[in-house]
Amino acid sequence: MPANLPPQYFEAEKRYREAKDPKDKLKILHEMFAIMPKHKGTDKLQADLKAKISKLKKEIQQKKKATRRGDQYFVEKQGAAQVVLIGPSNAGKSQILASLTNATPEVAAYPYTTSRPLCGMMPFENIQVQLVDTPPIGAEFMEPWLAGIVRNADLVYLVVDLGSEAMLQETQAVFRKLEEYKILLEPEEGETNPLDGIAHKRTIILGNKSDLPLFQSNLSILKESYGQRLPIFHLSAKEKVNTEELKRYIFDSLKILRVYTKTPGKKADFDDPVILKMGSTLLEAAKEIHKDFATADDDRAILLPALVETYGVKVDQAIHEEVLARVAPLNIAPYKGFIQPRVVAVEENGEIVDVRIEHPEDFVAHMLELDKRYSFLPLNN
Ligand SMILES: Nc1nc2c(ncn2[C@@H]2O[C@H](COP(=O)(O)OP(=O)(O)OP(=O)(O)O)[C@@H](O)[C@H]2O)c(=O)[nH]1
Ligand SMILES: [Mg+2]
Repeated sequence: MPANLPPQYFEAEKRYREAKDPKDKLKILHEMFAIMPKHKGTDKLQADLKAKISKLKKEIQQKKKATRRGDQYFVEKQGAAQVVLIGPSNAGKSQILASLTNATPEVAAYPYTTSRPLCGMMPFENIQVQLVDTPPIGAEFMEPWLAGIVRNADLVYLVVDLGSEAMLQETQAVFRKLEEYKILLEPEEGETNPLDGIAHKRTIILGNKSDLPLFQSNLSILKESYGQRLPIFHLSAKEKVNTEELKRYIFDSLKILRVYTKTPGKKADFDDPVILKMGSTLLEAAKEIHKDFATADDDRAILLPALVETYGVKVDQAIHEEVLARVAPLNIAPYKGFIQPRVVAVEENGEIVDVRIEHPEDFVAHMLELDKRYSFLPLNN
């Protein structure tokens, strides 16, 4: 079915493309949505517009999120995790934010372009990761409030300029400067020591500008100097080399789990996963999903996750061995224990002469069969 859009729609669309201010853009998108005839032929377009509207709304909120308190900046966390981009001036931090998100930071060849934090949301599959672009860190200067932002982030990406002749010195300066602020860039996150206040931030080095001539030699130097301590990933944010790979790399580096929830009787929700740290327990997942679990004074609220956690997730090795030993003579996979053997009568001339034990192969078909045959049984006997 054709969309049959009226001319006012195209006129609004043109204004949308030309608008610079996100708030103006949002207003025009609402206008376009109102103008658009609502029928099957515009279903997809309507969905696209809605997606654009919600994305823009988020972005506008995002901008508000980097708030100033006195001479401090603080970036409220959003999305699955917050990743902070730090590094020397001109390394391409802002360019990386621009390449990976919809944010529009100022990118320029002169140093000290960025003077306040700016964030953008990087979509990856069904989640959003918040990236925070920050002002430069140099041997002579670092904004003092940047230390707070680095401490608060979930993960640090240190961006270095692989095209720069001073790459190594610039990189060393960042480590040193942060040390002055009691922040150590390390392969693993550690607790901040309450006695000395030293923070251990998990860090990955991003070698940018892989399109420039010094790339290979600088990358070797970088690997030699830091490769033993920290992971190194390289890209050209400007030429978009390795940028898609970087998105997956960032996702993997976050070490998060996506948990999909399912309401009884409905399909699982694959659009909006609950995000947990790798290694989280089922009870933690339950707490994330429902506040009742977090404030459970009722035993039932924690009973179910605790049960699954104990019996469904952790495997008792001795019992496991026994199960394997018991099913071995049957010559079937152990999980088929969930399948009830089927007792089938063998008849001869209308008489039962034997019984045969079958192990149905198809788990789903078997469950449906049980449901059909036994669902009349009462829930409580
Ligand atoms: N050749 C090349 N140039 C790049 C690349 N990424 C960024 N640049 C250029 O490097 C310069 C600095 O980029 P920015 O993103 O502004 O650098 P920054 O790290 O944010 O700098 P500050 O805001 O001063 O800290 C700009 O001229 C960019 O166009 C790249 O991958 N390759
Ligand atoms: Mg910048």
